[in-house]
Amino acid sequence: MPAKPSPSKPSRSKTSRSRRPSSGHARPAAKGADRAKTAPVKRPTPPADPGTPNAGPGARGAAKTARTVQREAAFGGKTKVKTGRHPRAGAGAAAEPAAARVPPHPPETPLFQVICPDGSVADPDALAEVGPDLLVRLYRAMWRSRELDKRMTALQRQGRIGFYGTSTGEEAAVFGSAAAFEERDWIFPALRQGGVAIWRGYDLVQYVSQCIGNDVDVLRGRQMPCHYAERDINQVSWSSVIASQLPQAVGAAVAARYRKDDVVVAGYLGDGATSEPDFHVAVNFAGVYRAPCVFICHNNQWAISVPFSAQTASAGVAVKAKAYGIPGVRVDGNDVVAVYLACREAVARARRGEGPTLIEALTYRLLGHTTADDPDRYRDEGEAKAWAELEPLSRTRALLEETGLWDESREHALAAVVKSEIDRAVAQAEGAGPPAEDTLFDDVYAELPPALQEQRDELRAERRGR
Ligand SMILES: Cc1ncc(C[n+]2csc(CCOP(=O)(O)OP(=O)(O)O)c2C)c(N)n1
Ligand SMILES: [Mg+2]
Repeated sequence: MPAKPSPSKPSRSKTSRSRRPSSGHARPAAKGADRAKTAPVKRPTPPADPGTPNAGPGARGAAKTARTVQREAAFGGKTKVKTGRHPRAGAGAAAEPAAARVPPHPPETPLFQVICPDGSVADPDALAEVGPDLLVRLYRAMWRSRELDKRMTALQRQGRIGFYGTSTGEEAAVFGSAAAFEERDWIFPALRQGGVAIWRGYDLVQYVSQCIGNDVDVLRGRQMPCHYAERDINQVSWSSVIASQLPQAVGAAVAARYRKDDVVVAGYLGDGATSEPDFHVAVNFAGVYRAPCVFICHNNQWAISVPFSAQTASAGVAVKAKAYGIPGVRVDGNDVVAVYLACREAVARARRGEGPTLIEALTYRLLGHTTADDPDRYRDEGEAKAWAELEPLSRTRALLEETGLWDESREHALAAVVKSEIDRAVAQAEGAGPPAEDTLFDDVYAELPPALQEQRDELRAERRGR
């Protein structure tokens, strides 16, 4: 049974301060110096007492003003937002959910965190860097993604799509990272980054069509579901072969640098991918060639039925960066602000020509690996319940409500909009026919080789004869 998180009782351990990821991002002191060697940037310690941020009881009339003041303060640097600390931060294995499986945060890669699971703020200065508009946008995007997961899962259960892999519980890692990249950057995703495509402007009709594999799908049904790709948004298709996207991402990053293109490349991976040779090849190569690349690992604790503890003897993923001479950052992957800031800094660093960063977003896969999986067969129910208390949407909503940026009526309005968007996307995608047979021969060769021309002609003749 995992240790139960206790959001209401933050630990006061000295090591429990969240630290900005910049601690791993110092410029190299001299050519050839150990690039991972850094001078940690200390953040101010939050008040020990979480305090009461709002106007007190009975101050109803003044509440709006108080909230407005508080919001301005929260996003303007001088926060009055309730501050607290993550129950896991620095308290070591004992305070960690799924403590039996997740090792404590290693001293080289302390957990960076801004929003605690109860919505209180661990790092007010960091929060001030984000601003209310982006935070609301991120919340809306995460909320929509959660709904989309529910609908796509239902479609699979009804036999309308073949399979689906959710990002439920991992939305902060998806959208926090997505928001850190520019339009001109390139994304090499893994299984759970469909939301990154959506953030970059991928249409929901495309999203559903890709899972169906219809004529509207730009990939024309040649990929498994959840392998979203779109040229217009610079997102490349995953290939299903775990970690194979990482050397590709590094190659694209190095190529961009040769071409003097000012782009940064995202290479996403799961914790399971860290056991693949391709991961080590990619990170090593990126380190040596200072590729403008950011590796973002969703450490969701499981690779199908293999727990993280069986994946590696390292205390986490971020610490592995040290072996490759690049910064490694361990971030609360259920904290959308922390993920965003860590990624933003890594992106800026890569764009300045200072090389790659490995970011470990500590999160949890709340549902099965895909719709073809039943996690109850191999994992403890209590573990999932403990992690569910740390999931990203409720803490973001709590913070937004606390600062007057969100309420029940906004949530209802969002629910209505999202429902109609998804209804429309499903209807349009299901209204499209299958891809034309001829498209089987498209998109691989600029000029079709003779053997394939022959096969295509045979198919056409057969079709004429039907
Ligand atoms: C090279 C390779 N080995 C095994 C598989 C089968 N497989 C598909 S997903 C997966 C687990 C991936 O786990 P992780 O990297 O943690 O990503 P997550 O699904 O948790 O997001 C495995 C082993 C594969 N697709 N490719
Ligand atoms: Mg995993």
